[in-house]
Amino acid sequence: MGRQRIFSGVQPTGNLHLGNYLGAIRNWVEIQDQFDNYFCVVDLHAITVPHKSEMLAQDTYKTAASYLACGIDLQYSTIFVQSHVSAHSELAWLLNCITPLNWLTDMIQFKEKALKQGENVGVGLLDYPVLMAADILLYQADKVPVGEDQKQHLELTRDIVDRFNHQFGKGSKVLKLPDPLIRKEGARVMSLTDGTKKMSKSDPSELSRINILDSPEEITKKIKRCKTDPVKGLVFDDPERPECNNLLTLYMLLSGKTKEEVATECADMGWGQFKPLLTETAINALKPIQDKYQDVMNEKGYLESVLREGRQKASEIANQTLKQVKAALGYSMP
Ligand code: AQP
Repeated sequence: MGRQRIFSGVQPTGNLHLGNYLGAIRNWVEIQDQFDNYFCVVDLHAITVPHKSEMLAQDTYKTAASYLACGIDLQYSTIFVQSHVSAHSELAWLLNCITPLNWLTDMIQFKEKALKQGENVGVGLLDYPVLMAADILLYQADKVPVGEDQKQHLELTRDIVDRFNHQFGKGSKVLKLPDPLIRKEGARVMSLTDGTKKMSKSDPSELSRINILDSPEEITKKIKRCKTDPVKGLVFDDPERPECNNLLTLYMLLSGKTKEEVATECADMGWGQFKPLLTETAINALKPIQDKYQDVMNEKGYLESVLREGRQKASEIANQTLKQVKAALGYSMP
């Protein structure tokens, strides 16, 4: 039996932050040698919120370069761009037609983002989870490593699979049921300015997030200004101290220490001692990623060849699934 397949992606909607890295990409890197992996830059998702057309191509390249910089290895993994494989849009349309509207209006991410956009909210934002289902299902993925915020979308994907197979499978499973892969630690990295809100690219405050390409000066400034509390002694898992839990978790994940080690080390610390420690740890953890990123970006021809090859490999699998779905729906093909 071959290896199980993994699919996941990140939107090229700005700078990748520690939430994207610790919640998703780092986990891809850690398990990639056990799976057949497809990592996509999901640029069709990026236009579901207002976007700058002059930035889209550049942000797409930067995101792909970040995958390589974070340690995605082409020996195990394929990197490609969603809009380069037209089967994503086509399957999304076909799945739209079997997805009940109220499944989509119930999605938390839609409700939250729609609220921010008011009357201008586009149909694309509502439809985002169907496109995400198409992304995953085209590759017949077994596992989808994501952060906690994507759990509901994964459940919807599974509901779509059940509905499609039941209505059109004639006893066979045309689409594979994927499992989410959500790690406990880092699954929900919180904002530096509010420990009850997730760290997010769309937060208007740059101080709310550490981007993986931030300079040492920027990291120092953000940690110096981040929200803390007046309590002495730092502990995990105190619901009254969300910022404390978040910052300790960041330290744990970036230092590679265990939860017990960090709990013991920081039990008697005050913020004045902890903040410089976290700063130094974050700078050191991100340095090799930033160096590799520069190397990749300096060699544009290389990145283009990676994405061309990725498109070819991804298209082969995606087109095969699309063909099976269309046949199940009753389309004929000469
Ligand atoms: N704060 C987070 N903690 C853990 N994981 C996170 N992810 C995002 N934020 C966190 C995970 O990163 C992957 C890619 O995310 P994305 O860029 O496709 O989507 P996103 O959720 O829109 O990212 P943002 O930064 O949160 O953007 P906005 O501001 O638009 O909402 C996913 O696996 C996601 O779970």
